[in-house]
Amino acid sequence: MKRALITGVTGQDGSYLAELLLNKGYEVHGLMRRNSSIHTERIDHLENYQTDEGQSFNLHYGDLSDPGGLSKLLYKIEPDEVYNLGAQSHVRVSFDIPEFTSDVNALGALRMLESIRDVNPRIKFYQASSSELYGLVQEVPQSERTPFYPRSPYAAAKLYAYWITINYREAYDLFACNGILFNHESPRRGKTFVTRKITTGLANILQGKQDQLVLGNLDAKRDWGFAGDYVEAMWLMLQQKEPEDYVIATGETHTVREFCELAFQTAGIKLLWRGKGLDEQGIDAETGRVLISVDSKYFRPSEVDLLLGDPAKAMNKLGWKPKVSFKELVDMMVKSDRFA
Ligand code: NDP
Ligand code: GDR
Repeated sequence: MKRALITGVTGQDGSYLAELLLNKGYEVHGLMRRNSSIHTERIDHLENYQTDEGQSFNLHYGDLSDPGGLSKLLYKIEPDEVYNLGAQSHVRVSFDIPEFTSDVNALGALRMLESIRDVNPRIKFYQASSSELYGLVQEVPQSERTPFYPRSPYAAAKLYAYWITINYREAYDLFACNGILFNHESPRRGKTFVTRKITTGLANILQGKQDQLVLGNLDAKRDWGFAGDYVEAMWLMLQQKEPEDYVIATGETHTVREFCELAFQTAGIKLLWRGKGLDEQGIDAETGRVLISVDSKYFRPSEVDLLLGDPAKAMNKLGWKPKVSFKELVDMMVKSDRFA
């Protein structure tokens, strides 16, 4: 039986990956930060996971800022694979807490790699790299060969983690891979990321709990996929003969405005737009009611305007492809929030 350690197990991807690995017969261990309130809702359903073969789901307290703790965990668990998903993952917030973001997102990866080198260099390592690395558009679509130009403390920290992963692969022969994942969403997406903010906001508006949705840059374009599809690619990368880096994306891009239109349409509301920039509003075509407005506080000091990934390498080498379409994703998230 294989054993895996997942950092960031309480997050969106951690919860889907834990499920996937348990279904594949792994013994799964998750690293969880201590928190003053309970934040395990995404993995509570796995708590009592236990099979006759002794397979189980186990949680351990730890933090990517605590190197001693990481080494101790590796000694104790003896994992075959480590998936490093833990991060301060909010791009906008990284401008407010750049040093903390860098410590966790950049040095956290280094600490885990050093622990692997010390404890057992045969442990395979997955690093959650991001399409945010591309930042200021250099080329479209973006592939493994596209130059990086990070546009936030989050992305700059992830750039370090990307390169230190490659360096440990080359210097110490570790089986270490970067998954350069484009945005992926789900009903388990954090509520402050734009897709989930839209689908929870819509549900609240329909239930009379919120007047309108206040957003930032409606023109930003993202290549949005389904998180459940993307964790499969993480696993596939660690099952290959050679460690390599892969772009995981759908190959389609949409504006935030389009996401809003489709989400509201799913609930039977046709949106019309009026005004421009900070004065733009999304209006209910039937009633004239203002449902969406714009506030500068949700803009970033420097924005990533356009992300569109080319997943050809992952398709050819891993045999991976996205199963959930953009429309199905929006549908899934709207339904989940409306009927929660
Ligand atoms: P989430 O924000 O949902 O989850 C982040 C996880 O990291 C949480 O479990 C969080 O714990 C944990 N974490 C934060 N700080 C620390 C720390 N100091 N030590 C240990 N764990 C910590 O993110 P996602 O699941 O969406 O993303 C997973 C990873 O993939 C992240 O690294 C993200 O940057 C990256 N990524 C995500 C993409 C996406 O579109 N979702 C695309 C590309 C990359 P807690 O619950 O305590 O906050
Ligand atoms: P992103 O995701 O920054 O791409 O990072 P997010 O959903 O936060 O923003 C996407 C785009 O929407 C615009 N936007 C808003 N964003 C938020 N959060 N809130 C708003 O009100 C709003 N209005 C417009 C943003 O400006 C942006 O252009 C996500 C994270 O999961 C990262 O960890 C990951 O690395 C990347 O995706 C790939």
